[in-house]
Amino acid sequence: AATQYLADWQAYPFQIDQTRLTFHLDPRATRVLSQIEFRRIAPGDLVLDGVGLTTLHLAIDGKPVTATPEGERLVIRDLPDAFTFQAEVQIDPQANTALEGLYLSGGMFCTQCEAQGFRHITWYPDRPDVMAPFHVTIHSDMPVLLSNGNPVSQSAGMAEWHDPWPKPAYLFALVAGDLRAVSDSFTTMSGADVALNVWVRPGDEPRAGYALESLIRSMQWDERAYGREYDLSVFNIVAVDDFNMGAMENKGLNIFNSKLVLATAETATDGDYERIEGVIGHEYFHNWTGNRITCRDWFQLCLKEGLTVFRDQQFTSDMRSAAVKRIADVQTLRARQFREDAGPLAHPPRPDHYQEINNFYTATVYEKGAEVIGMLKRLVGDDAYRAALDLYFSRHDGQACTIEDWIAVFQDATGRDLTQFKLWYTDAGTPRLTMTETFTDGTLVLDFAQTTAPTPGQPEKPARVIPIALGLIGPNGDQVLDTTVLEMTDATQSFRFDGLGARPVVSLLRGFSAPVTVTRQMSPADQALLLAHDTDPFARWQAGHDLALDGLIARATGATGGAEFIRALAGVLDDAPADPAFAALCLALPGDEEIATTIATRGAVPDPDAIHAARRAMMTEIATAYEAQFAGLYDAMATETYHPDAKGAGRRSLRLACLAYLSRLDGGDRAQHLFASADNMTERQGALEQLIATGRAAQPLAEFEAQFRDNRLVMDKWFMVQPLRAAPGDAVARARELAARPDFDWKNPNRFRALIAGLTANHAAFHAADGSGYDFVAEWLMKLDPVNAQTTARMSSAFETFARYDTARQAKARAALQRIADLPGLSRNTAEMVTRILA
Ligand code: BAL
Ligand code: ZN
Repeated sequence: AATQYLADWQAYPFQIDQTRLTFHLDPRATRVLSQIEFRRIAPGDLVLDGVGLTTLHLAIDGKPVTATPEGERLVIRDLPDAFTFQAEVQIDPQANTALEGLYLSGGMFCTQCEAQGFRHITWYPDRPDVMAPFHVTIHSDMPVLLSNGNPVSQSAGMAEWHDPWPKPAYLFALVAGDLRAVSDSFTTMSGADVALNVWVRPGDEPRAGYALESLIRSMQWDERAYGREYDLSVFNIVAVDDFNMGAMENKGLNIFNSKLVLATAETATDGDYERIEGVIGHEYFHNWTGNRITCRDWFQLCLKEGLTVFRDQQFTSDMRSAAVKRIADVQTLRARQFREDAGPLAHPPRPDHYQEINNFYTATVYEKGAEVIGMLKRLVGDDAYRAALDLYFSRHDGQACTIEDWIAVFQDATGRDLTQFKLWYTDAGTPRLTMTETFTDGTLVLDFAQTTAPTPGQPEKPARVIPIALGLIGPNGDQVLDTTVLEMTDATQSFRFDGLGARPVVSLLRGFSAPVTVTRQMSPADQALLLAHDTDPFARWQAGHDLALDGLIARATGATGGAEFIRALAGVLDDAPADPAFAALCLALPGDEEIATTIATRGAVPDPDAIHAARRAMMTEIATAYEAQFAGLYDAMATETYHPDAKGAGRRSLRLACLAYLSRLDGGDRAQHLFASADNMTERQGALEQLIATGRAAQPLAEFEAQFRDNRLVMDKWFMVQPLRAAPGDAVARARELAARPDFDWKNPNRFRALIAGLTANHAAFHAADGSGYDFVAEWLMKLDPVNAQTTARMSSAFETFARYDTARQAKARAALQRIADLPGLSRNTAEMVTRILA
């Protein structure tokens, strides 16, 4: 397949003054009429994109034209400087299982156009730098007909919408279905009234309230934190069951995967509620960072995604606990992005080439993109950050921009030269920061070195700017130096601190001030001191986490370890009632995958079975050492009435952390009782997971199924927890049984992901020595590829770490990948991924 290069980008020679679309909806034969007013701004032909269209008619200024599509492009030459292009095409939404363009989900019409879905709807310059106001007319007998912008007119069988804000085609949306709205209104800071609707299927109304409340909180927050106001008279959100992503920020008409809208205490977990709030915020914040200011081309995807993730992280921190949010975000970053950066799929936040853009909606573009903005903010300070954002909004409103534009705004607002900083956008790989310390006569010298391993296509890695936030803790636990940010710019650099009484312990990389890995020699006693006394909650958690990780790695590689961590937990348990959510994070041992990653990073070959056994043995030891404390906390953390707020969620997370330990000793008795008595899904699912792990789940699983058989989202959980929590030796067989069930509706991305990603997240099962995990997953990816290439390709990244395991496992994974690669008619999406993974 042809590779696209950033260096080849060329401006489009036409501007669009108005795009008019008329839809005659029909499940098998939808007709789309378009009238696009083009105006020339540079020499060149008219190039339009289209895929899978039956073209019925084409005209320029009313005169029919005959133009033959060249593959997925239509080129029309010898045009005047201003003209109207007209097309009539026919499409088949019911046959659209790829869920890209216009498709049917549970009988309703809906769209997904990012990144290149609009070309499946009609001929158009389907590129983000071509922006236009849209006027849309929908003819259909569906009761609710929605598109972007403001409503113009509604009558039986017809609706007209007008979006005055110029937008690229990827932000277009249309929905038609039998829907009900849960509604409210919002008055913006300048006094404009906005109607708010969350549209769901009849009967789902009682489950949409939290999404609506989250939307209002998001609108208030963006006014307060960024001075950003909403700009249409209506904001619509629609929940759909079949969706490749989480949600989509179409202008004025956000479309959401229903799992990120629908929630009640009985059906959604605390984690689901937090995600709903975060993603509602994320899509809403895109209205300014993505829609009003969009991307010039898809290489710049992190311009909108990194910034919008950063903004949704700030929002959640403000709504909940900033410390807990930071730790959770770093855990996600390490689990997904560091893993990506260390393997064959590594790419910079701003890639400079791709074959299939849908393969670049990655942790690197999103989460590392957000980290880079966090570093910028830390380097320039909060006030300068706000000034730079104000400048960004005023300078670039209505434009399609690049990372260069973004950097220029910060340079102009602060006077800083950010040339070196820009490497964070253009270079792949996670820098390794090594620190060595010497203490003599009251002076501490810290020597830092940074190195970044080569990544595909990037052998050389110049030094980057690394903001290193640190503090110093004295031997008695007092802080002797408050948080200071060192700016490292060279490959090696030293910093000194004078006038110290005794050798302090360095609290390094506070708040995770840069997305790097750290190497330093540290005694378990110093780690325990930080865990007990650090004033920075992230560094405090990190100290305990490192202590646990070192112990687990020692055990998984045939040595002894972990005693210091187990001793240090006494303090964590004493402090737990004061901040239950934080304590729950400190009590959670690093997962099998993280242990494997760390072993590989240290140059050894991880053994999935030994890791799994070591982790379980350490949990039993910890449970035995603190049984009374866990039992006391488990009882104390019971919540009376369920509220999905941070406080209640924190108590439940600590309760479930205690349950995980106690279940190692009581054989699942408490879990069984909790499963039977809990009034909320958080505790019921938590209990069920423990019961699966202890082998006592047959009856509870049957009860759960009987209760929720008709609730797709809850049944997704049922499909997910079984392969995830089953003993590694049983998980693949269990997954096979589940996959054979008639309700394994595998064409639904949520259901497919529940089962397949449930298994790939069970580290020792997916990496089973006999290759059965690899075979099962490859089999299903091959089955899904012809139906939904986007989801197949994204999920193939489960294999990205295969080269770090032993040669026998590598051979089995390679064979499974090769079978995928050899599949006749394999999609461009999956072919690109598998080729990169095998390279
Ligand atoms: N733009 C794709 C979905 C999201 O990131 O919001
Ligand atoms: Zn986004």
